[in-house]
Amino acid sequence: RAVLDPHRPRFHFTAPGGWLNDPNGMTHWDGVYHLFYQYNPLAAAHHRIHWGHATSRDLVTWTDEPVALVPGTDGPDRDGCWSGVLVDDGGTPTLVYSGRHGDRELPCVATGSPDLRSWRKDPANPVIAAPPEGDLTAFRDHCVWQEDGMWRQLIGSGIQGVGGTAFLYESEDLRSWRYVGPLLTGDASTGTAADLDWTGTMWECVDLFRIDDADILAFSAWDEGTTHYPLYWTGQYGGDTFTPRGLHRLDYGQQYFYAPQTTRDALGRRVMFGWLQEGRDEDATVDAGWCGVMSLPRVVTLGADGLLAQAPVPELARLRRDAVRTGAFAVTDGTYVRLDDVRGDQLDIEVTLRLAPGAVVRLVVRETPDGSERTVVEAARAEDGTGTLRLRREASSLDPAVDTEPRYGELPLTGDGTVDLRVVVDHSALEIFANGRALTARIYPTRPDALGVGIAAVGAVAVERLDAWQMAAVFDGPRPLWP
Ligand code: DQQ
Repeated sequence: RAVLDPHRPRFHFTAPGGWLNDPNGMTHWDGVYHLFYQYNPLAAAHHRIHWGHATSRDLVTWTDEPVALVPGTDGPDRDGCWSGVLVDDGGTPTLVYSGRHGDRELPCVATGSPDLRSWRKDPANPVIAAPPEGDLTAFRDHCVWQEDGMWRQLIGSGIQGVGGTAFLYESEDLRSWRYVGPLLTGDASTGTAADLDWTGTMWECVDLFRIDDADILAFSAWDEGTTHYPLYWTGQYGGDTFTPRGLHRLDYGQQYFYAPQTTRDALGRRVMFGWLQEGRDEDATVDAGWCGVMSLPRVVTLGADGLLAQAPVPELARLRRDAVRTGAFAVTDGTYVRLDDVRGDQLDIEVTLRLAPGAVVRLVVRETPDGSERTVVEAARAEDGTGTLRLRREASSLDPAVDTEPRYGELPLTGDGTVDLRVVVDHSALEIFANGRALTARIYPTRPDALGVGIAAVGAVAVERLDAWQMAAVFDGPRPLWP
């Protein structure tokens, strides 16, 4: 049933069935990429979370591996094995995760066999008996690294009445931890969820990493009922503190690219995955029998503006089939050009555009012949030179129950108004990259003929080149829930 669901992506990773959320323990180990993930194999609902596991040699095709962590029948993780990481402890693969019991989450450790297929929980779990003193909103998710012969760890939290925070700990053996203090604390008193860069009352899935000479502290801003979006600070990590320079949105799709985690692979790249939540209601999700999509793996680099630039890993090009290439052409002001050679629900489209001041370009995907369903990716250049990337989903589905709210964010533009736009369509999963910025979302067209692609222009828009491909399916058969 789950395989026949027309909304199920075919080249994005999804769980064999049931529920998937955060990427966990992403590692490149002995030449193999390991992706673990928050998993409920029993139902498409967030309940008693396990760690699912899949491996890949190329970041494109994936093999399901045995479930890595199952909640205990008793002990500190009896209500779920929540998010965490994998570290190399002198050759021993070691997971650090949040064990959940009731509404309490505490750090736990498990060690793995050399092939990372079987895991043994440490009898001493939890390895930290209680959160630091204070009135905290939560205490979970882990970022662990080695520094000067010591292990360091960040745990996400929030201080009531103050804001989200990341607590810093130190250890010699990953088992006994000394509390150092908060690495950084946000200020929840300034701003609201509507600002889209409000840092929330809790920081989920903190991730500290360095690219070139910039330290990045990424986190998922959370607030009960209102806020779920990924942000990052640029700044300087040193000693026991992080000195922030700027705060930025990591993906304009908000909850559709949540709880991202990064790793450095053997090629020295910073590779990131995030979780694409569902935009349909709970009944439809439970009915479908599967939910949650892992983003395509992305390479994260530092752009010339000092901010993160994102793009799918180049390996993905292996799935490209049936190339369509157009030469340069201009789209006349006020017209719409249907690209008849490019149609489908598994597409990779790259287009280089040039926008005059005041111009707007709309790339339409998943359009029915009568236009009753259509999803619009829009790049706009204002007269003052500022750019906006926008996703319009109001006509993306005739199903009134799915989320069709727009998404938007700043599009950096140089003086000539060039926009390098890439749109990857995989059934309900949509990943958009424009001049390094990312916007991820879900769409649920109801009609099987919602396959059309076209370009519309307002003002002077030149297409310098357009390349499009059909994308081959990676997942197209039934998979066992418990491999
Ligand atoms: N998901 C996990 C938590 C994390 C949240 C639970 C983020 O560990 O804080 O499945 O989506």
